Amino acid sequence: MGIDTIESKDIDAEAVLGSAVERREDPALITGEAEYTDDIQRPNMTHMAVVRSQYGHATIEGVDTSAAEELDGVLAVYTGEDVDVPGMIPTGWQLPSLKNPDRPMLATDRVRHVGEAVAVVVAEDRYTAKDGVDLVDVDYDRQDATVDQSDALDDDAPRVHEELDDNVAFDFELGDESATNDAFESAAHTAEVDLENQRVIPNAMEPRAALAEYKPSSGDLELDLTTQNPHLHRLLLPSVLDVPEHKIHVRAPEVGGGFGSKSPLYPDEALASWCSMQLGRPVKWTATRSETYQTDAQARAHQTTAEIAMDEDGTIQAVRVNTIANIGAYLSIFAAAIPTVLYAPLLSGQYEIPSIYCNVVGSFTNTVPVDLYRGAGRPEALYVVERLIDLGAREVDMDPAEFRRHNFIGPDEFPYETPVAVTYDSGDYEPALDRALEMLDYDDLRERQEELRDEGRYIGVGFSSYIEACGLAPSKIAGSLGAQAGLWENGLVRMHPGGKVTAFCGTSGHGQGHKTTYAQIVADELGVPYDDVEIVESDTDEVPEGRGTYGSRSAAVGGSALSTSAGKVVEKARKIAAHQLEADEADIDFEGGEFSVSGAPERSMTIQEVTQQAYLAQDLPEGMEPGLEETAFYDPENFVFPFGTHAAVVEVDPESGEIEFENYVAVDDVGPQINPKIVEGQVHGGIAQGVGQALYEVAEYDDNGSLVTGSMQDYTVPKAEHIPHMETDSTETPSPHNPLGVKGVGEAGTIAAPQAVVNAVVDALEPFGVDHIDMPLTNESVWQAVNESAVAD
Ligand code: MCN
Repeated sequence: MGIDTIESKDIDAEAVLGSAVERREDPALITGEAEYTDDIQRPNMTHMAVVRSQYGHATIEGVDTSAAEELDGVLAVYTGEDVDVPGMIPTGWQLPSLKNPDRPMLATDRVRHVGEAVAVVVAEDRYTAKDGVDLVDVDYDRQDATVDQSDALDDDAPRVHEELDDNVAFDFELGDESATNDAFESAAHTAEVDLENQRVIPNAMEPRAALAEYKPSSGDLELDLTTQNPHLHRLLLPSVLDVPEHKIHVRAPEVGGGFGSKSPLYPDEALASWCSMQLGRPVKWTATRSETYQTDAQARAHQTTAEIAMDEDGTIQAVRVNTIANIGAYLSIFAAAIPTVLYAPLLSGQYEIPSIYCNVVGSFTNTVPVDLYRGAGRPEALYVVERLIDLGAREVDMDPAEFRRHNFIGPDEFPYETPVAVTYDSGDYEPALDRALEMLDYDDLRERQEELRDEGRYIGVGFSSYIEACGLAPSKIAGSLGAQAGLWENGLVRMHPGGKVTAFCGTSGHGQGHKTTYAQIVADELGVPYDDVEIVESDTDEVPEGRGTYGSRSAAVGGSALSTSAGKVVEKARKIAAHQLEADEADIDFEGGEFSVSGAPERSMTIQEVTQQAYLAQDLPEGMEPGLEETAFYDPENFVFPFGTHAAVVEVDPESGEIEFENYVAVDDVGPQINPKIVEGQVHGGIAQGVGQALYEVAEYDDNGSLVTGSMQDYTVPKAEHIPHMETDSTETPSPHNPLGVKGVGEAGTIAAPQAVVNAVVDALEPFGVDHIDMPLTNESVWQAVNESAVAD
């Protein structure tokens, strides 16, 4: 389904919400006017480069900085010994069994992953800083490393943190183990799979960068950052740097993509800030692409045994999941949440499953720390669920689409409480499946599959009926699950005396089109022209508070904060209008930006006229303050649970293992769409990343903890030609608990796509008895699966 974009001047004011208005962000991005962190110059600016470990595990016997210090243009070289502030990068999540070893911003006695910072060089220009790095001589004593998440749990595995008894970061469980075991005992059918959700590396276009300026006279620290959440940085940095929160000013200029990996606070940003505090001069750091590979948080890295139990007629009775999750060398900020509370609660998928049990052990390894990457925990869960569903269907000899339908949670069962601690807000799963089947021409497709098999050609169709939990997060629930900060969102709507509007939100868009969609929300609520609304984000000085952008939270939580603030503006304006029109407040109607007296529409004032009066302040209701601006801290009642059905159609050549896409259909339900074009773009981008994981991407380490896929030459980021043609459509099931009814879309495609692709390939190879292949499905792994399978013909 193609959606035509409309120019803002053509928007019907009544239909601003839900219009495919063109993104107002794009002209600056396309013309090069947009300013990124690395574009910013400050007078007297210096440059920082980082000495990083080339070893996965080593003790540091000494660091000789003398040659670097002598280099012309080098201003300072610092090692961990010089750090005079706490300097420990915090984690943001607690779990009952969690071990949280210190993560220094500069290593002192030991490095635990390749790329870990050991020293920094600050110089007058970036080339000298890099030359200085080459002159720093670190005397390492190489240690045995542990890399694989399961091997790390062996008693004799090299210890990542010598002060801990083992490499277990946490041991988490959810669900009813004994009821689940009982269900398996009595099940008519069971199926099991061992699968790996491989480690991947986010690849934002813009590498991370920081420009820090500490002003010794005032004690202010100004920080331009490639971040998804400036306020979270302001919240965390005081404990690292010993600078009070109100003296930290964080701004995210244009950010060239993040995909979750620009959420954490990393050592590098803290280091640039600390160096500026030492030198009293601005310090800029911009990662090279190799540094992003070695330092940006990596993701997934799960090893799982999953089982499904069914009764005689194919009704699911239970699911049992045991996962080992690789955490990397340290606990990055969301690391403890991702494989636990963002993973296990999604294991019910779209299905009514009486019993579920899940155990997750997190293991420390000598690898780059793991954190958010598009979907974070939910792609891993849905991969497990949807692979199990296909295996279950095969086991009971049912068509996979019908097996799904047979086990769906019914539309009347919402809100639906799962056995894994979440309550789905709303859902209606069959229409999305039906629409996908229609788009596929499913019956014909199956017939064609049979015919082609007779000709020695193998096409397959793979479904993914996914669920997603986003809109992070209700603070109470998140807190009970371990969050160390409230996850509400802040919105402020200011009517200016001239009738224009500036709205501020604590989220921080970095490609999602917030300035467009938020303006649509505010214009709709206030009844003002869309072009009269300006949106401000990503600046802790301008936006009082905020929690940033990740977990597809901005529409549901940020949008709701803005909608609530705008609603408060209307309520104050209504009081003023009532006063001025000499009518009772209850008799004032508001529509299309106009207040009028019920039954006497000629007695009316526009919201702009009311605003003028609010600032003129000569005739306001008794006791009312002048001005017209309102703020809201919106804390959602629950997560939102978007869903949909995606399906991939592929042809597989069993002789070569090559996979070719024939089709990809996606039917998503994200509630009402604020801007269908932006929603479509988000779905497309998400699917591209999901396909990337299914077919191409994998981060490989050798046994010493060296990152083998440390550059784009070795790590396959899919190109446009690798991405299938996509047909998208949607159904609309509003969330009952936010004012807009919206659910998030930013991660949906990435959560849905991998298993649609894997299920399609496995379906194509059914005649060969192939029932599972681990991602990425390379030509070689597909060819091997065909050749190793027992029933190869
Ligand atoms: N939207 C809408 N109608 C809805 C839901 C959303 O029009 N029913 C719009 C929103 O208003 C917003 C966009 O769609 O403009 C995405 O909204 P949402 O789902 O709330 O997600 P966030 O804005 O919070 O973005 C975060 C999400 C995540 S978690 C990752 S990862 C991701 C993603 O967004 N990273 C991205 N999309 C990305 N897109 C780009 N270009 N770059 C990234 O780094």
